[in-house]
Amino acid sequence: MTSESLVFSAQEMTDRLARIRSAMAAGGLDAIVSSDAANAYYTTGFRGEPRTLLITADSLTLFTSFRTLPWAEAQTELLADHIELSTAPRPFDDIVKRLSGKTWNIGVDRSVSYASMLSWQELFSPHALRPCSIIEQVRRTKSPTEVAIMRQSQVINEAIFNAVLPQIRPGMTERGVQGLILAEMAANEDVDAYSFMPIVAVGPNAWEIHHLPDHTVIQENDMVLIDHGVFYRGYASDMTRTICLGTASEQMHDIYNTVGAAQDASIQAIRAGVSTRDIDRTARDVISTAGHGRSFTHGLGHSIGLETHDPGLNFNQGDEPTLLEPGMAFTVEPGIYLENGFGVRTEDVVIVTENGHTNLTSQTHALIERPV
Ligand SMILES: [Mn+2]
Repeated sequence: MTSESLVFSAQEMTDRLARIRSAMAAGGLDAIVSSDAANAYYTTGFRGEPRTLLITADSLTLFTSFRTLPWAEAQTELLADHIELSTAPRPFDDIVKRLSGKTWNIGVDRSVSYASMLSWQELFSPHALRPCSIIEQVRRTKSPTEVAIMRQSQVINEAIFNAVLPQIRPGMTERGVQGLILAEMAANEDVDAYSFMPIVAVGPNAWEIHHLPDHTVIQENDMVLIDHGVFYRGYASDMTRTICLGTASEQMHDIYNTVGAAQDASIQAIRAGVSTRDIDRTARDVISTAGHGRSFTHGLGHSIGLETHDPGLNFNQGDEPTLLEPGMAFTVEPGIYLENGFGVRTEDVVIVTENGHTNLTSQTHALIERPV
């Protein structure tokens, strides 16, 4: 029976609950019903299933099964005075019975399917259901303990990258390199899981941003884009480096350095109060000035935490910007992709601080050339 959530203090767990309740009140919600894994872990410390949470202004109930009850008790111990554990076999029927005295406004997970929503609306009538992201919003700003865990997640991920690096040779396929990465992850007992299937993209395959590694064979002097992350204690890491399996051409150095300059400039601009759109713009300007504006085809980064792509922050120019706050965690990953040539992306994970930022990634930004 593991209780990894106990690395957080009881104070931190009750603070999270208080922040969720105050956001509920501000959003006009009387309750949140959530079955989302990340939301349940964040709110209660429970990492098992089944799980359904009912959060109201003065109660917190975790519905699970009798089989998982001992784990639920251990993992939610820090909230023992604040949480009720229920093994009611039909949580939704039980929740409906608890809603009395008024018409309740209830927030449900944003990921709930349309079919579920229709049947729940019938079950919950006359109470009102609506999708909500309140717990996700609260999750956006990380505590010092969460930052320390995320740093360790990044340290583990870098160690995996550096263990794989000397094993990569021309003649291997993308899928073969992906296998080496997965093997290193599997062998590390601190790794919960990969945070997404590792991406290995040789030459022009990098044009496809989330390329699925295939049987493309690495040739000498190819640029190879490698992007992977792990979950450690529930928190995701994410890093991309592009290496050259041989000696890089002048053009490769040129593109690589432009991506690096864009990343440096945008990271330097990160501090509380600056908007996500401006951080993206800073990187985009560097790449456009170098003549590659049309080759940077995605947003600068994404929030990260209990999910690899945490909901919340948008860095695309067309999306609603957010003003950065201390504790926000996100990736900074500009890229240039030449349609019939090669692609370069460099990705770090950064935390916003009061006066600037902390880069959780320590892997070198210099181009790694591996003579073969
Ligand atoms: Mn990423």
